[in-house]
Amino acid sequence: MTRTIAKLYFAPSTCARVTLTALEEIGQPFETRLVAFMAGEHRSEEYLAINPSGKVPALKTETGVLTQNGAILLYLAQTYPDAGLLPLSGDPHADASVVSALFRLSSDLHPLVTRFVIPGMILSDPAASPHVRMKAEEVLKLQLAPIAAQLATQDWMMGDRWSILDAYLAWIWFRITGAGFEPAIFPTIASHYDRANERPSAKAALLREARAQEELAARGLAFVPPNIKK
Ligand SMILES: N[C@@H](CCC(=O)N[C@@H](CS)C(=O)NCC(=O)O)C(=O)O
Repeated sequence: MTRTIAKLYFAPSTCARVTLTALEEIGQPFETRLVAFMAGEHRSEEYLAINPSGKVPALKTETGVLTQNGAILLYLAQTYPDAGLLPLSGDPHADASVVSALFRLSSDLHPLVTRFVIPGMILSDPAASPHVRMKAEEVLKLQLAPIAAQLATQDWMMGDRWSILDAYLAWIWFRITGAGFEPAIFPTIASHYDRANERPSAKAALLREARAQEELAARGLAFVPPNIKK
């Protein structure tokens, strides 16, 4: 049997895409386990034993389970340095700056994505959704503006070399523009998105997601996004 480096618990279109892309970038065999949200698998006893937060991604490694995209990506970057997932140098301040850029995506921007795309997860009253979305859009614009300015002078988030931060930003862009955020507001991020998706690891991750979507559809569990009006 082929030895795999890890097992990723994921669901298509979610932020687990970033970890999936990282694993593809490493280029060694890994396993995936689809977590079917529509069947409530993320709330099952079995899955909560893996990630008590009931969220994807979770990565089962030979030294134990890791959760939180930021932590998983840091682990993969340090364990497989040749993959160049993050520009870590060993200098504490420089490395903390890289982690800071990572947390900006996972801790500042991702919660805004949730508020913009699925406002009902924040306040269940449907009348509140437009307000939650409007506020999220306002802060998304504020937080994306400096990233857009950076991408006017460099191809990738960390400079002239791709890093996994680019896959993270691409996922954020995919989610918000898919839910009505106007791409023309930030043309440099829109073109960064196209560049990021050209990466073979991104294409391979999307292919795995497409297969997962087929599996969900065959089980009658395909996710139909709500038609959110502004
Ligand atoms: N802080 C976590 C957030 C993970 C997260 O929110 N995952 C979403 C998918 S993008 C999820 O599993 N949501 C299911 C739920 O909250 O019920 C991380 O960065 O890994």
